[in-house]
Amino acid sequence: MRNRIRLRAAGAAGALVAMVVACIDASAAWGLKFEVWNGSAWTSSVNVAAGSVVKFRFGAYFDADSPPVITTADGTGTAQALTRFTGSNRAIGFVAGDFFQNVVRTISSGNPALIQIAGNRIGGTAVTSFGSQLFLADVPFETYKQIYTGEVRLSPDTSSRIIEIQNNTFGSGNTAGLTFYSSASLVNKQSGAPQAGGPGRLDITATIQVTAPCPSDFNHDGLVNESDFILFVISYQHMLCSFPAMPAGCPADLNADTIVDDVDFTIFGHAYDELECP
Ligand SMILES: [Ca+2]
Ligand SMILES: [Ca+2]
Repeated sequence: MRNRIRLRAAGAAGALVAMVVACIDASAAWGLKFEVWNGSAWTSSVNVAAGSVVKFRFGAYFDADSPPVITTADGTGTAQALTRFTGSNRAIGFVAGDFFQNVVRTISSGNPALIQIAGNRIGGTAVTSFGSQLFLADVPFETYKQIYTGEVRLSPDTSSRIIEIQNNTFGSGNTAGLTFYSSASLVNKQSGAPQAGGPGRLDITATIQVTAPCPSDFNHDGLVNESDFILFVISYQHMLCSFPAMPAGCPADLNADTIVDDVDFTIFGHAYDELECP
């Protein structure tokens, strides 16, 4: 059974890698990038249980192989690094009780409006909603710049749903949504907006898949596999939910009788055979 599970897990991982590669291939040539933390890496989507807190980050990128073309007073060149983002972002798919929290600017300067939270939105629509990085000397080549980080706190609502974090407003009035330092500037200090005739903007959004309850998925990765089995065994050895070293909430007590015993193992075993959460 273990080998079968390993093969199935490897197949799922292979499909995921192919999907991620396809997303990266489609990311030419510049734009905004939203990512979520899956516990070990930044990625474009996560699968979590209701009530979870999901970390996310927001930044801007350009493809070094086809960077945006920019004209400044020094001439026409290509992007070297992000100068400034102006605009706001949002989440689509929030239900009552879902909200943003702990949004922190990580780029070197900006206006407080950039990280103001209002319902499902972050940032304002005026030109004051911006984040910048300032250089006083030569600009290092930097194809990605993180602008802020934050968290989505999910309501306990257990209905399956998808939340997408994406851009809301890009630029304000005559102010461009993104500007970059240009390679045409003698001291690499001038910046400009990408030209319309150059490579196009393509934002990369992030999705949070909220799944139906799956009590045996102790590490909330959408699968019931050996990782969960290891967590179950630890709780099984402790046995009593009141034992000080028992994980908070005693999640391995699947029939809620305050001990982790063979009855719970039988329940876990059925979920383990199914591998995937419903
Ligand atoms: Ca799991
Ligand atoms: Ca039990």
